Amino acid sequence: MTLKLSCQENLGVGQTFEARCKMLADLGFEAVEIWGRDLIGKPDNVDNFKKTLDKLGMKTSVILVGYRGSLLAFDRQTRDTAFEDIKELLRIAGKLQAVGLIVVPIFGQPELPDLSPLMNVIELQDRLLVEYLKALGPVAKENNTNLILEPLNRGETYYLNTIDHAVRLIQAANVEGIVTMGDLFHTNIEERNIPRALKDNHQHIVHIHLADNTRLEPGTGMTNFQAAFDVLKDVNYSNYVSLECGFSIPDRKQALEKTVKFLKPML
Ligand code: LER
Ligand code: MN
Repeated sequence: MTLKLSCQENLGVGQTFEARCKMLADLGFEAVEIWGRDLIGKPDNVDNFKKTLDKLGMKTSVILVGYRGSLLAFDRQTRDTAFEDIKELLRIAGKLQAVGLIVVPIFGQPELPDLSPLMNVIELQDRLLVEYLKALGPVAKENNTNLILEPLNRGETYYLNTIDHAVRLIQAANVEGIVTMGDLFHTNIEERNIPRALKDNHQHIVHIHLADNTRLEPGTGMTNFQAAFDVLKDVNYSNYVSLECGFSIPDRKQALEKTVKFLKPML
Protein backbone atom coordinates (compact mmCIF):
# COMPACT_ATOMS: atom_id res chain seq x y z
CA MET A 1 0.00 0.00 0.00
CA THR A 2 1.23 3.47 -0.88
CA LEU A 3 0.69 6.57 1.20
CA LYS A 4 -1.14 9.35 -0.67
CA LEU A 5 0.65 12.68 -1.09
CA SER A 6 -1.07 16.03 -0.62
CA CYS A 7 0.15 19.64 -0.46
CA GLN A 8 -1.22 22.97 0.74
CA GLU A 9 -2.52 24.60 -2.43
CA ASN A 10 -0.77 27.92 -1.77
CA LEU A 11 2.61 26.14 -1.91
CA GLY A 12 2.07 25.52 -5.63
CA VAL A 13 3.38 28.06 -8.12
CA GLY A 14 0.86 30.07 -10.16
CA GLN A 15 -1.40 33.11 -10.15
CA THR A 16 -4.65 31.16 -9.83
CA PHE A 17 -5.99 28.25 -7.77
CA GLU A 18 -6.21 26.23 -10.99
CA ALA A 19 -2.63 26.98 -12.03
CA ARG A 20 -1.25 26.08 -8.60
CA CYS A 21 -3.25 22.85 -8.41
CA LYS A 22 -2.29 21.84 -11.94
CA MET A 23 1.36 22.39 -11.12
CA LEU A 24 1.01 20.21 -8.01
CA ALA A 25 -0.91 17.52 -9.93
CA ASP A 26 1.84 17.44 -12.57
CA LEU A 27 4.40 16.90 -9.80
CA GLY A 28 2.48 13.87 -8.51
CA PHE A 29 0.37 15.29 -5.65
CA GLU A 30 -3.05 13.63 -5.42
CA ALA A 31 -4.78 16.22 -3.26
CA VAL A 32 -4.58 19.73 -1.87
CA GLU A 33 -5.31 21.31 1.48
CA ILE A 34 -7.42 24.46 1.19
CA TRP A 35 -7.38 27.32 3.70
CA GLY A 36 -10.72 27.83 5.43
CA ARG A 37 -10.45 31.60 5.00
CA ASP A 38 -10.75 31.09 1.21
CA LEU A 39 -13.97 29.10 1.63
CA ILE A 40 -16.04 30.45 4.51
CA GLY A 41 -18.71 32.89 3.28
CA LYS A 42 -17.42 32.33 -0.28
CA PRO A 43 -19.82 29.85 -1.94
CA ASP A 44 -18.52 30.69 -5.42
CA ASN A 45 -15.02 29.59 -4.38
CA VAL A 46 -16.37 26.34 -2.94
CA ASP A 47 -18.10 25.53 -6.27
CA ASN A 48 -15.25 26.70 -8.47
CA PHE A 49 -12.51 24.97 -6.47
CA LYS A 50 -14.49 21.71 -6.56
CA LYS A 51 -14.99 21.96 -10.34
CA THR A 52 -11.29 22.73 -10.86
CA LEU A 53 -10.16 19.81 -8.71
CA ASP A 54 -12.60 17.43 -10.43
CA LYS A 55 -11.27 18.55 -13.82
CA LEU A 56 -7.68 17.91 -12.69
CA GLY A 57 -8.55 14.57 -11.08
CA MET A 58 -7.48 15.91 -7.69
CA LYS A 59 -9.10 15.73 -4.25
CA THR A 60 -9.35 18.02 -1.24
CA SER A 61 -7.42 16.39 1.58
CA VAL A 62 -8.44 18.77 4.36
CA ILE A 63 -9.60 22.31 5.09
CA LEU A 64 -7.20 24.23 7.27
CA VAL A 65 -8.65 26.38 10.08
CA GLY A 66 -10.18 29.66 8.81
CA TYR A 67 -12.88 30.12 11.46
CA ARG A 68 -13.08 33.34 13.45
CA GLY A 69 -12.62 33.34 17.21
CA SER A 70 -11.48 30.40 19.29
CA LEU A 71 -13.31 27.58 21.09
CA LEU A 72 -11.40 28.41 24.28
CA ALA A 73 -11.62 32.21 24.15
CA PHE A 74 -12.33 34.11 27.35
CA ASP A 75 -15.69 35.49 26.27
CA ARG A 76 -18.71 33.50 25.24
CA GLN A 77 -19.39 35.49 22.09
CA THR A 78 -15.94 34.75 20.63
CA ARG A 79 -16.33 31.05 21.48
CA ASP A 80 -19.77 30.95 19.87
CA THR A 81 -18.43 32.64 16.74
CA ALA A 82 -15.78 29.89 16.44
CA PHE A 83 -18.45 27.23 17.08
CA GLU A 84 -20.74 28.57 14.32
CA ASP A 85 -17.90 29.06 11.82
CA ILE A 86 -16.58 25.55 12.49
CA LYS A 87 -20.05 24.13 11.80
CA GLU A 88 -20.15 26.03 8.49
CA LEU A 89 -16.64 24.83 7.53
CA LEU A 90 -17.63 21.23 8.36
CA ARG A 91 -20.54 21.56 5.92
CA ILE A 92 -18.11 22.90 3.30
CA ALA A 93 -15.67 20.06 4.06
CA GLY A 94 -18.56 17.68 3.36
CA LYS A 95 -19.27 19.36 -0.01
CA LEU A 96 -15.59 19.10 -0.96
CA GLN A 97 -15.46 15.48 0.28
CA ALA A 98 -12.50 16.41 2.44
CA VAL A 99 -11.19 14.09 5.16
CA GLY A 100 -11.89 16.87 7.62
CA LEU A 101 -11.44 20.37 8.96
CA ILE A 102 -8.29 21.05 10.99
CA VAL A 103 -9.10 22.82 14.27
CA VAL A 104 -6.67 24.31 16.76
CA PRO A 105 -8.64 24.88 19.99
CA ILE A 106 -6.59 27.94 21.01
CA PHE A 107 -3.38 29.59 19.81
CA GLY A 108 -1.02 31.22 22.32
CA GLN A 109 -1.61 31.66 26.04
CA PRO A 110 -4.69 30.36 27.87
CA GLU A 111 -7.42 32.99 28.19
CA LEU A 112 -9.49 31.23 30.84
CA PRO A 113 -8.58 31.55 34.52
CA ASP A 114 -6.77 28.97 36.62
CA LEU A 115 -9.38 27.79 39.13
CA SER A 116 -6.98 25.87 41.37
CA PRO A 117 -7.48 24.23 43.77
CA LEU A 118 -10.86 23.45 42.21
CA MET A 119 -9.51 22.89 38.68
CA ASN A 120 -6.38 24.01 36.87
CA VAL A 121 -6.62 25.84 33.56
CA ILE A 122 -5.82 22.76 31.46
CA GLU A 123 -8.63 20.79 33.11
CA LEU A 124 -11.01 23.72 32.66
CA GLN A 125 -10.12 24.01 28.97
CA ASP A 126 -10.47 20.22 28.53
CA ARG A 127 -13.95 20.25 30.04
CA LEU A 128 -15.13 23.22 28.01
CA LEU A 129 -13.66 21.88 24.78
CA VAL A 130 -15.25 18.45 25.29
CA GLU A 131 -18.68 20.15 25.49
CA TYR A 132 -18.07 21.77 22.10
CA LEU A 133 -16.71 18.53 20.62
CA LYS A 134 -19.82 16.63 21.73
CA ALA A 135 -21.91 19.11 19.73
CA LEU A 136 -19.57 19.32 16.73
CA GLY A 137 -18.97 15.59 16.22
CA PRO A 138 -22.54 14.97 14.97
CA VAL A 139 -22.25 17.89 12.53
CA ALA A 140 -19.05 16.39 11.13
CA LYS A 141 -20.68 12.98 10.94
CA GLU A 142 -23.82 14.29 9.16
CA ASN A 143 -21.54 15.81 6.55
CA ASN A 144 -19.41 12.67 6.16
CA THR A 145 -16.32 14.41 7.36
CA ASN A 146 -14.30 14.95 10.55
CA LEU A 147 -13.20 17.62 12.96
CA ILE A 148 -9.44 17.08 13.20
CA LEU A 149 -7.80 18.34 16.39
CA GLU A 150 -4.24 19.43 15.59
CA PRO A 151 -1.69 19.43 18.44
CA LEU A 152 0.90 22.20 17.99
CA ASN A 153 4.23 22.83 19.67
CA ARG A 154 4.47 24.92 22.85
CA GLY A 155 5.62 28.01 20.92
CA GLU A 156 2.23 28.18 19.20
CA THR A 157 -0.15 26.98 21.92
CA TYR A 158 0.14 26.35 25.63
CA TYR A 159 -2.83 24.03 25.51
CA LEU A 160 -2.82 21.04 23.12
CA ASN A 161 0.74 19.84 22.40
CA THR A 162 0.63 16.04 22.09
CA ILE A 163 -1.33 13.43 20.17
CA ASP A 164 -1.99 11.57 23.46
CA HIS A 165 -3.75 14.66 24.82
CA ALA A 166 -5.88 14.94 21.67
CA VAL A 167 -6.89 11.30 22.05
CA ARG A 168 -7.90 11.85 25.69
CA LEU A 169 -10.21 14.65 24.49
CA ILE A 170 -11.63 12.44 21.72
CA GLN A 171 -12.34 9.69 24.23
CA ALA A 172 -13.92 12.11 26.69
CA ALA A 173 -16.19 13.53 23.96
CA ASN A 174 -17.10 9.97 22.93
CA VAL A 175 -18.87 10.94 19.71
CA GLU A 176 -18.07 10.02 16.12
CA GLY A 177 -16.53 12.64 13.87
CA ILE A 178 -13.79 13.88 16.23
CA VAL A 179 -10.28 12.75 15.31
CA THR A 180 -6.68 13.96 15.38
CA MET A 181 -3.53 14.16 13.28
CA GLY A 182 0.25 14.28 13.48
CA ASP A 183 2.27 17.24 12.24
CA LEU A 184 5.83 15.95 11.98
CA PHE A 185 7.22 19.43 12.68
CA HIS A 186 5.30 19.84 15.94
CA THR A 187 5.77 16.21 16.99
CA ASN A 188 9.50 16.63 16.51
CA ILE A 189 9.36 19.15 19.38
CA GLU A 190 6.67 17.63 21.62
CA GLU A 191 6.69 13.85 21.25
CA ARG A 192 9.38 11.86 23.03
CA ASN A 193 8.93 9.06 20.50
CA ILE A 194 7.14 9.90 17.24
CA PRO A 195 6.60 6.32 15.96
CA ARG A 196 5.17 5.39 19.38
CA ALA A 197 2.75 8.34 19.36
CA LEU A 198 1.58 7.47 15.84
CA LYS A 199 1.28 3.76 16.51
CA ASP A 200 -0.55 3.94 19.84
CA ASN A 201 -3.03 6.51 18.57
CA HIS A 202 -3.41 5.36 14.96
CA GLN A 203 -7.12 4.61 15.28
CA HIS A 204 -7.75 8.31 15.81
CA ILE A 205 -5.24 9.73 13.30
CA VAL A 206 -6.58 10.76 9.89
CA HIS A 207 -4.04 13.27 8.60
CA ILE A 208 -0.30 13.98 8.64
CA HIS A 209 1.56 17.23 8.03
CA LEU A 210 5.04 17.00 6.58
CA ALA A 211 7.92 19.35 7.30
CA ASP A 212 11.45 18.68 8.45
CA ASN A 213 12.69 19.56 11.93
CA THR A 214 13.30 23.24 11.05
CA ARG A 215 9.97 23.36 9.20
CA LEU A 216 11.65 23.49 5.82
CA GLU A 217 10.86 20.90 3.16
CA PRO A 218 11.34 17.20 4.02
CA GLY A 219 14.84 16.05 3.23
CA THR A 220 16.60 19.21 4.39
CA GLY A 221 16.88 18.24 8.07
CA MET A 222 17.02 15.44 10.58
CA THR A 223 13.46 14.07 10.80
CA ASN A 224 13.18 10.33 10.22
CA PHE A 225 10.29 10.27 7.75
CA GLN A 226 10.86 6.62 6.94
CA ALA A 227 10.22 5.61 10.57
CA ALA A 228 6.94 7.55 10.64
CA PHE A 229 5.81 6.21 7.27
CA ASP A 230 6.67 2.65 8.28
CA VAL A 231 4.29 2.94 11.24
CA LEU A 232 1.55 4.41 9.02
CA LYS A 233 1.94 1.60 6.51
CA ASP A 234 1.99 -1.02 9.27
CA VAL A 235 -1.37 0.17 10.57
CA ASN A 236 -2.83 0.44 7.03
CA TYR A 237 -3.19 4.22 7.23
CA SER A 238 -5.30 5.14 4.21
CA ASN A 239 -5.42 8.95 4.32
CA TYR A 240 -2.99 11.67 3.19
CA VAL A 241 0.47 12.82 4.17
CA SER A 242 0.56 16.48 3.26
CA LEU A 243 3.25 19.14 2.84
CA GLU A 244 3.07 22.12 5.18
CA CYS A 245 6.52 23.70 5.12
CA GLY A 246 8.81 26.51 4.09
CA PHE A 247 11.50 26.03 1.45
CA SER A 248 15.27 26.13 1.62
CA ILE A 249 15.74 27.59 -1.86
CA PRO A 250 13.90 30.40 -3.64
CA ASP A 251 13.01 28.30 -6.70
CA ARG A 252 9.78 26.74 -5.42
CA LYS A 253 9.30 24.44 -8.41
CA GLN A 254 12.76 23.01 -8.02
CA ALA A 255 12.27 22.61 -4.26
CA LEU A 256 8.94 20.80 -4.74
CA GLU A 257 10.42 18.50 -7.37
CA LYS A 258 13.29 17.67 -5.04
CA THR A 259 10.85 17.04 -2.16
CA VAL A 260 8.68 14.68 -4.20
CA LYS A 261 11.80 12.83 -5.32
CA PHE A 262 12.89 12.52 -1.68
CA LEU A 263 9.48 11.36 -0.39
CA LYS A 264 8.20 9.11 -3.19
CA PRO A 265 10.48 6.10 -2.55
CA MET A 266 9.42 6.12 1.13
CA LEU A 267 5.68 6.23 0.50
C1 LER B 1 0.28 25.60 12.64
O1 LER B 1 1.61 25.60 13.01
C2 LER B 1 -0.06 24.38 11.91
O2 LER B 1 0.66 23.39 11.97
C3 LER B 1 -1.26 24.36 11.04
O3 LER B 1 -1.45 23.10 10.50
C4 LER B 1 -2.54 24.79 11.75
O4 LER B 1 -2.82 26.10 11.53
MN1 MN C 1 0.26 21.57 10.83
